Amino acid sequence: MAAAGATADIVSDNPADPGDRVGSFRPGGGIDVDRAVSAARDAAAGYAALPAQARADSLHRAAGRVEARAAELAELVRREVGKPVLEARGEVARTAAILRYHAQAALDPDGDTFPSGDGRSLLMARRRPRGVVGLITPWNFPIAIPAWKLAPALAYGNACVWKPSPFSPACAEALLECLAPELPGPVVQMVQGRADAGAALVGHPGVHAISFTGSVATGNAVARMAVERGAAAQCEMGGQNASIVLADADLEAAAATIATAAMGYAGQKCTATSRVICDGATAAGMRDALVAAVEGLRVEDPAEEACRVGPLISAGARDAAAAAVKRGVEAGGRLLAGGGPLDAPGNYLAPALVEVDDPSAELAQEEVFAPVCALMRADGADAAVELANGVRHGLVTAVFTRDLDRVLDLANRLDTGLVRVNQPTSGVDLHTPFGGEKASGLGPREQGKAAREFYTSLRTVLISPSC
Ligand code: UN1
Repeated sequence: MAAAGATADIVSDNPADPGDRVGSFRPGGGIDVDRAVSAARDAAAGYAALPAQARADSLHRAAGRVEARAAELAELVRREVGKPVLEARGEVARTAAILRYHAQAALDPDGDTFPSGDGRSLLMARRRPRGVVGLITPWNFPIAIPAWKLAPALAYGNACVWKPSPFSPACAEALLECLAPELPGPVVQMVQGRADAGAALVGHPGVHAISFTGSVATGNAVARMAVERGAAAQCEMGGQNASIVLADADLEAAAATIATAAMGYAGQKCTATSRVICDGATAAGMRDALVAAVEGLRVEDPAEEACRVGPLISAGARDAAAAAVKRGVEAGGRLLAGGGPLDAPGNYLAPALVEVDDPSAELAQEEVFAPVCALMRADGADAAVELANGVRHGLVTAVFTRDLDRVLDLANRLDTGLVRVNQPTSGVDLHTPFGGEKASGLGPREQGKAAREFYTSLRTVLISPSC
């Protein structure tokens, strides 16, 4: 009954309180995607022809609406995806800042000029909008990730067709309510839907570029489909991120930072720490410090200010994570903390720390997307780098040390898109390039000035005198 599943209402329930229904939404299908692309296409040319300042003004005003509704939006993020309320507030503030950043970036230089062959002509390469871009966004940052795709897309003159995750439809509607009234026309079209709507969007000949954030398997399929029909693709996929703790690190401070990076928001970030790789000399001390830090994290209702962990997005996700921990232990891992469901309504899992010796073990290789983290041991920095790099993902690595010379060396040898020293793997500076190596990312980086690369294409123009 796949077809019936695809047309059943999208139902959004509070992951912390199964009795609290956030809303029901009609899912769109191929026909709705088709209509949305046509509407976006009709609006695209006029929008691209506007002065950049007008597009900048729209985004600034949309940021103002986000700020004016900040408390309500944070509550909605907390309620719909179970994000701890402190983080939810941070996400709303980040969303407004992203809109403002790209509003200003709309006014940056839009190309280069070059010396011409004859010395008289004007030779330039100018960035032009791609036209209609398709955006497929996940539920875990239900407004910030859409904002960091929509804002540059709009700043540089594109029309957008946006399919948000079926786990965060209400957040998507709320963000659209902030944007749409400030735009000069119907240049953002949203289609609520599931995988079938996403596939229709990626395959639509009227969509010139697709930006996707989600799993490796879906991202690879998106990229393949896009390449087949000559559309650009940017896929931000998973991580299996390591935090390396070298022998000279401050263990208490490192443990506190890593516990939050691994388990905060129930580990549901592609930037979460999934492996702690600790120098053999400090293994015992680090184990104790990390167990204490993990056990000290408050797992509770995300509405509580003290909450750091919160529930998983669904009962299925919680059960899958508990099963992964169980398999990890059966395969030889030693459970140091957590791993079981909490005796409370809501999809809670006690944060699980598992000591793993075998680098090829599932918990050392696969992304669980849950509060589950492997503790591993490496003798010396070189072995730690080898272990950290020995996965198919390549999003972010953290290094904890006071040794600057070592850091300068390691930063070049870690094959991840981000390297963060004495910092959590999670967290992103919105004005810097964001994206991963290897299976973690395909296509140009997102965010900051780098976003321009994907949301525009270059037109090389030679203008010569008529005689
Ligand atoms: C963060 O760590 O603050 O889906 C952002 C994700 C990433 C974004 C992480 N694309 O988790």
